[in-house]
Amino acid sequence: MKDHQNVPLNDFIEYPVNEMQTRANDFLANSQRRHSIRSFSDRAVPKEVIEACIKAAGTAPSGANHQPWHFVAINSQDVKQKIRQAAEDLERSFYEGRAGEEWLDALKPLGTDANKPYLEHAPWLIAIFSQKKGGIHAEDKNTNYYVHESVGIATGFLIQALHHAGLVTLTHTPKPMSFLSDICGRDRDNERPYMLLIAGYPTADATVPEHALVKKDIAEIATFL
Ligand code: IYR
Repeated sequence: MKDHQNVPLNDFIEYPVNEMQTRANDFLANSQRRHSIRSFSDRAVPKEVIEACIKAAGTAPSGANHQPWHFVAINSQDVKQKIRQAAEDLERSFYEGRAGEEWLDALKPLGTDANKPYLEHAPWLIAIFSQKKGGIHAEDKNTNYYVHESVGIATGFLIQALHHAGLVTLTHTPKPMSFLSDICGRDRDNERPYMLLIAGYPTADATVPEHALVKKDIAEIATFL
């Protein structure tokens, strides 16, 4: 018996080339409206929306299809407050010098600081964990491959899914992030916090740093041979 079996690809959709171009352009225009936002409204977002976006993230390609990720979606005020407290404590020492001069200079045009009120006010925080061991079944304990790449792709899918749904996000990486394992009750041996995503509605007066709107030209980011 073969150790692999395939099924026909029956959900591929072919578009005429002109429609393909329109779709690519539309996707670009929609992507250009995605911004990292730092002022979140406390307006509620249904759990089912977050669930659908996490399911979309779960369709990402991964090494040997082991899906080496776990998403902890946090709506609990108590848990959000604990995360804010721990993150702000770390960020204070970061901004007070731990980051080093070069890093702090690079952040100046973004205007960030140690205050992270959105960690408490946004309706959803999504803590993303990567898994060293796993497999196609959640209970497997095999080696995972290309873990960073896989979780990075899934996180990208999640950001796009939330944007597509009509929400704004912020990627947040307090350093070190190990406090997230304890607060979220995750296994420290096998799982590593990868990123914290904040998701919700922007406040009416939300702004975007000009610095963040500067995107490299196609000639700078791509080479066609
Ligand atoms: N984690 C800190 C610092 C920070 C680091 C980078 I690199 C950014 O692009 C933005 C912020 C903070 O969230 O303030």
